[in-house]
Amino acid sequence: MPTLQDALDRLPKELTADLRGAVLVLRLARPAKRNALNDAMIEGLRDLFSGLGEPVKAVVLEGEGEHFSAGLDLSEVGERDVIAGIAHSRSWHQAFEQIQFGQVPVIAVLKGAVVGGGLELACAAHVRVAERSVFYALPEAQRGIFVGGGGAVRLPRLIGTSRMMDMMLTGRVYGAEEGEVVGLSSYLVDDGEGLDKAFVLAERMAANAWLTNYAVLQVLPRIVESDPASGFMTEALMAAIAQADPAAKGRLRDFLEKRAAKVKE
Ligand code: 1HE
Repeated sequence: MPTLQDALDRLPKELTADLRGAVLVLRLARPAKRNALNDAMIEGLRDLFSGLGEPVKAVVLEGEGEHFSAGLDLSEVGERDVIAGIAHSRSWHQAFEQIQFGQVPVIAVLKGAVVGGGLELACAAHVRVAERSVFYALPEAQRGIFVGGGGAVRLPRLIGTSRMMDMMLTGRVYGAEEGEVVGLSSYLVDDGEGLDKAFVLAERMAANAWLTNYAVLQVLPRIVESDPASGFMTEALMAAIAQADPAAKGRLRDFLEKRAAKVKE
C-alpha cells in the first residue's frame, strides 16, 4: 500500500506540499510562469488526489507568488492534432475528477490571476477563499481555443450559463467583490490572509465525522444531478446510513449530555 510520503516524493517539481496536522497544504509552485499548468502538473495532481486518504483529512490548494494560476501552459499546445487535443482535455478531466470526487474536501486559495484552466481547477475544489487581488477570466476565445478542463460542466453550475458565455464571448473579467456576489468564491479576505482563512476552514472540515464529509463530497453532488424522486430516496438512504454510524451516535450523545459545542454565529 503506497504511503502519503511515496505520493509526495513522486510530485513533480512544480507542485510542493506539506502536511500540517490533518491538513495537506498543496502549492502550485511555478511562479515564474504564473503557475501555468503543464502536463507534469496535471499528472501530478491526478496521482496525488487519487491516492489521498489517512492521515490527510482536508487539502488547501494555493499558488506560489502573486497569482493562483494563469491556466493552460500555452507553450505546450503546439501543433497538437484533434486526437491529441481530445486526449489532453480528457487528462485534465481525469485529474480534476480526482479532486472533486476524492476522499477529502479541498479548499482553493485564490489570488491574482484565476484564469482559463486555473479557474477550471478552482471550480473542482469544494470551497473557494479569494483574496482581494483576485481576478477571474476565460481568455480562451481570445486565444482561439475552448475550455478543456471541465469548465463547461462546472462553471455554469456555479455562476450560470449566461455569465460563462459573457466571460468567454466578451472577455469579461470579474474582480474580487463581483466574483463573490456571483458565486466564484465563498469567502473574501484581505491580501495575504487567504491561507490562514482556508486553514481554519480545513481544520473544521477535518473535525467532522468521516462519513458525513464523504456523503457531502460524493452523494450530495449526485443527488443534485438526479431527478427529484431519486434524489429524495438517495437522501433518505444516506441519512439512515450516516445516523447508524457509531460516529454519529457518539456525537449525538455528546450533544444531549451537554458535552458538544453549540451552534454560534
Ligand atoms: C505563461 C502563461 C500561460 C504566463 N502559459 N506561459 N491563459 C492565458 O491566456 C493567460 C495568459 N497570461 C496572462 O495573461 C498574464 O501572464 C497574467 C495576467 C496571468 C500575469 O501577468 P504578468 O504581467 O504578471 O506576467 P507575464 O509577464 O505576462 O508572464 C510571466 C511569464 O509567464 C512569461 O514568460 P517569460 O518567459 O516571458 O518570463 C509568460 O509568457 C508566462 N506565462 N501565462 C504559458 N498561460 C484545459 S484548457 C484551458 C485553456 C486555458 O487555460 S486558456 C487561458 C490561458
